[in-house]
Amino acid sequence: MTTTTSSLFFFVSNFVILGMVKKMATTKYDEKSIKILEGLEAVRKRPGMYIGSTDRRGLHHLIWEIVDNAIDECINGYGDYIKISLNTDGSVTVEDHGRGVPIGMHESGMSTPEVIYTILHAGGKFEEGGYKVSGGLHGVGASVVNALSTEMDVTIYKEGQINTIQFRDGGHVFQKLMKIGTTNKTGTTVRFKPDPTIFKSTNFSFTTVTERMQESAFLLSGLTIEVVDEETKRNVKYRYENGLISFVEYINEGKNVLHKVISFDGIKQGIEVEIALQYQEGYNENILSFVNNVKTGDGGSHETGFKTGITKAFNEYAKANGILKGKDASFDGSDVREGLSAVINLKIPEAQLQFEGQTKGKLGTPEARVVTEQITYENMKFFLEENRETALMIVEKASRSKIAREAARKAREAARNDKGREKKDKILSGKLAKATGKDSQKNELFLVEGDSAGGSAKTGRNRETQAILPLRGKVLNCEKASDSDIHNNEELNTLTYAIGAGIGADFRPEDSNYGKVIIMTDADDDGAHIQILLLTFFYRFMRPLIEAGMLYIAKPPLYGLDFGKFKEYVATDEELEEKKRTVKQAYKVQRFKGLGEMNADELYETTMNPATRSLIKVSITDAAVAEKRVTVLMGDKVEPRKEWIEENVDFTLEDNFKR
Ligand code: 28F
Repeated sequence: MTTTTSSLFFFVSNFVILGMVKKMATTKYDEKSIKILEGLEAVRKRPGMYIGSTDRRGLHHLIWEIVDNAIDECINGYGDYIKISLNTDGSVTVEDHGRGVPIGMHESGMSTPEVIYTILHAGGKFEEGGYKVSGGLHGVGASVVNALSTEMDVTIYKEGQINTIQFRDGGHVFQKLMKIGTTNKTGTTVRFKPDPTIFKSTNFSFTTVTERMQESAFLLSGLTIEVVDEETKRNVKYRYENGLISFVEYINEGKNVLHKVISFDGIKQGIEVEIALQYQEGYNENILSFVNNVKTGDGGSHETGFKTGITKAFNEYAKANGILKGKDASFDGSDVREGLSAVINLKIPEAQLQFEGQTKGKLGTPEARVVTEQITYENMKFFLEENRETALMIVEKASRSKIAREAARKAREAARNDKGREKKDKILSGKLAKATGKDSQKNELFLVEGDSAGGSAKTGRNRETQAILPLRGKVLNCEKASDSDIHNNEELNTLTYAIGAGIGADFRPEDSNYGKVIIMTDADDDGAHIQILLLTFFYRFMRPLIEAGMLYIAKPPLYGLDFGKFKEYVATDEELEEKKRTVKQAYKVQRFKGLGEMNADELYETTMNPATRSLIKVSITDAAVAEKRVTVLMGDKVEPRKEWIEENVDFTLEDNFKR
């Protein structure tokens, strides 16, 4: 099931195809299969219409599509185990222990599996009505995966038999449904290999798969999901008995929490609401929401309702208990969300589902706001009344936030006509090499590790659009820092002032003096550490800068190849190996240990010149994942940090593009 008009059209047209097949009983199989292949060909011509894109995201969408079918079978009460294997040949195997796809003949004359895996939209979607259905781009069907794969094998364990059907080259039947053995098990196994002519890359990410599967395991208590990477032999198994409570405990792992996880649920107007939440000592707000087990990454009406409900409950409680005095005194929503981690899951009947936004990641359904607000308000009111100690602790925290917020506002107002500004300007002028151009959109701020590289960057840069701010030594670890710690830190203070768009809740990306902020460090461990410290700062205190796509990481080359008459640069060890294999001319290899080893021109040409450089755009693909990563990386525990850096030094860095 999908909400896009285009897919609806295909549903209708394929329905017509099937109807036609039935009427024209004498139609040759060939003609029928031509129609089907035309349908699959349409998917191959415009894959984006079915799976959103053909980048990493679209590639992984293939797995979600197949896994969703397996999950549906489990939700229906058949099987409690799903296994996903990333195979060494680039294919993926998904296995469930459900009833097995029906193996009888379909009225069209084809076997049911052939129908499900070759006809758009015929597959996987079970009983009518109910809560089945997912948001956004989900549920386009297994046939779409088949259309975009060079190989797809389906093995069905059912009725004592093992049957298999195989497809090649975008859904052409290679082996019709055939019995290959006997069994006493039931279930479905699908193996598919994405077509490299369609996808930009066909490398699956173990981390991407495990992160999403862990989320599914949290939402579906009792379901076991195993993920195996056959190449590296990594293997994880997720199973949670306590659903959202386990989820919140996981989010707050390693943090100092104020109380046990609070959880409640309710049903109104046919909408089921389930919520778990917990406050921790820190300042961050962390709300995750789902609808029918699919993440609503951009929130929507249910999140709005939750926020309103919680604000109302705390304001009433604080007033009734004399903590907030006076008619006008009340908490802002942001006060009662400081340090709050929450997971919201709604079950909404298909007919009421509405999604918004480009990626359909935002819930629109208006009833969801009202229902979630009421259920949240009623349950939180009850909880606060029954748990005085915890209630007072949270209210006290909200009060501190309110005081700090009001103080910050006064400080900001004072700063507008402040003499301290001259002092800051003076500090800044000694460090920052400003750009001469006045178009802030076009201007770029390079944050450079060390004074010597800073010097080269200042000499080599394009003065009109590029500003340089050298950073000395290690940046403050912001994971544990408060606003005032940041304000007292000279390095970050200077950085904040240079960007000129405020900090924390007051940060406004549109006020930034620069369209791009670019972190430029050495390509070594120290450089990686500085990157992470800076990313933590930006994540915690200037998150909208990241969300606006304005934060980048420069990619200095690792090697220079000196051919005598000219030089070439390579970014990775793999690329160097490739050069060694293919280049016949003689050259000298120079390894750059740091930015400082390049002269100013070299640094500009390789790393700063928009025409030739590579930049990595920093993105937060997933708030929960980013939050977890930042906590793991920057928190007190050393082991997970070490492991994580080894696995993903790239934060959530995605696109690697030239510009
Ligand atoms: C690895 C991916 O796709 N699992 C699936 C089933 C079970 C049934 C089913 C699927 C029937 C009429 C469509 C079995 N017995 N895992 C999966 N398990 N599809 S997909 O039925 C498909 C529908 O048209 C199933 C009785 N009813 C349903």
